[in-house]
Amino acid sequence: MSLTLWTNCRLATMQADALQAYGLIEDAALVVDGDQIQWVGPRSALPNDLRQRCDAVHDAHGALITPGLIDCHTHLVYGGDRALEFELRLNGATYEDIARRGGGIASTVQATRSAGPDELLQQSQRRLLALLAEGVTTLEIKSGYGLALAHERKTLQVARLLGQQHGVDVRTTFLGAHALPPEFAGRSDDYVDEVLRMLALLHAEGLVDAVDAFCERIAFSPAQVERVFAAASQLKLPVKLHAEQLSDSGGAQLAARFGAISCDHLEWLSDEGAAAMAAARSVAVLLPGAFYFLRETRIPPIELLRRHGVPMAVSTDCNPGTSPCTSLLLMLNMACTLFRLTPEEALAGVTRNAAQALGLRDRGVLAAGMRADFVLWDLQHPAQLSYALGARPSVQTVFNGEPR
Ligand code: DI6
Ligand code: FE
Repeated sequence: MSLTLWTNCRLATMQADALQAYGLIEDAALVVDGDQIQWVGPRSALPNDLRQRCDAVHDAHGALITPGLIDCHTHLVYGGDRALEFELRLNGATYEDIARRGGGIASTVQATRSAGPDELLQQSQRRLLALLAEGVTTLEIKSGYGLALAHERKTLQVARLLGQQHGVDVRTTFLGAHALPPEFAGRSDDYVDEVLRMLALLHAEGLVDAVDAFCERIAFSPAQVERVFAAASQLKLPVKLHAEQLSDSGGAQLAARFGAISCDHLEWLSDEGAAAMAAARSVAVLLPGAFYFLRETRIPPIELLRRHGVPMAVSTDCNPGTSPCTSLLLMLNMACTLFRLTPEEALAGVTRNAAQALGLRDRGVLAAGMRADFVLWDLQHPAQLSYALGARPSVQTVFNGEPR
């Protein structure tokens, strides 16, 4: 393996136990061995023999280097959009009016089902490229707009293909229990049976890294979610949950009982829910884009999460209905302005804690032994990542040890 030295840079290592904020190291060096980080530290501490074994040296020209960004909650693969619905609502139509006319989530299911794999790939790729332009190197993509075997399979295959084609690590999540498809109207328990059947088949095809569900009055009940989680646990798949987004249904406690890697949204999270998450070591995934787009007024209980020591991640929730967002940096800003996270917490939320939310231990911080996924920014200080809106800082992304 060849060793590559990156020098003349400032590192935000994001190591949890660092003494400096952001794990900041001034005038730093970083050595990459193939696809792994071999060494990080102040340039003055770089061992001479290691320096001499480096056969490539990159001058970073004073760049700030962070871990590659991780968007740990997206529904990026879907057909069509909901711009007309957005317009109708601003002209006074209610969500129910639109749903009765076949709009809302049902319209995305219809558009996703009628798109062929190539078309779905094209449409989704545009969103992916926007995320990659901001230094995303790992991305979770959920199914959940197919809601039938062939279409859930198509969604997950497109997600995997996007990862193979674009130098980004895509983790797929099966979200069959996202909404009730029209053909199962009035028969939600029968649909849960179908979700279990789809899960077993898609898992056997190697298309599923984790299992998610939407636990809400308008979606699936705790008892139904429990059936999905029991099946996932049988298959030894990690679970996560859309929990307490619109009401408190005790989803966090339920998810914690199954050792969920994350609970997501959490605007209505209770004290008991937070305690259960802390005990289960579940990550709280905060989604300020959905909060903003739905014009919600109740923010997730950040102070409670801090008090219980629950790690917080931040993500786009990229989806056509509640967060048509393809900027993770904008979410950093909104996590600070809307939810009052500090810029350091926000950055940890798209690096170290986002990795944990995906059950990944080999990324999210700059440290020896980690994957060589990192981003060079033309910025002075990591707080600038949360501070600016639409700044589009120039980035160079290194993915798996290679400039992308
Ligand atoms: N929560 C949400 O906010 C989205 N999905 C979910 O589980 C809504 C998706 C949509 O409206 O298309
Ligand atoms: Fe979501």
